[in-house]
Amino acid sequence: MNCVFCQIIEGKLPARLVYRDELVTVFHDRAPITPVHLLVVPNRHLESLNQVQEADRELLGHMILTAQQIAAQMGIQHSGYRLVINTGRDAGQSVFHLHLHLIGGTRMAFPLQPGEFS
Ligand code: DGP
Repeated sequence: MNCVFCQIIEGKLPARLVYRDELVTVFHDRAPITPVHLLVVPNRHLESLNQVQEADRELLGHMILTAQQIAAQMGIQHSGYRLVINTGRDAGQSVFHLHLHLIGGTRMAFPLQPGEFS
């Protein structure tokens, strides 16, 4: 499959991996928007949140708990962090393999300004 994240997960493309288990792989985003910017990616190919089904409850919970643990490992659990799942065109999804952005290490505005993260 011609999916960059599948290729990273399969070890065919290089990435700065920080964690891996039977369900997810975590690596640094290649174009970080904050000092800490990691991607929590399911090992199984799912195009986006729209493809997630009831049977994926455990996977989604695991993605979030993994992000929580990695945030602690990165030392940003108390300063704060944000989890983002871009879904579809209007959200700016550019890689169609479900992923959760873990961003932090700086103060982040909210609500977002139009175009702020693009
Ligand atoms: P999104 O816009 O939510 O689909 O975010 C996709 C992110 O993936 C974007 O922040 C850049 C990152 N990315 C794209 N290709 C690669 C890659 O080959 N390696 C890594 N490490 N990150 C990538």
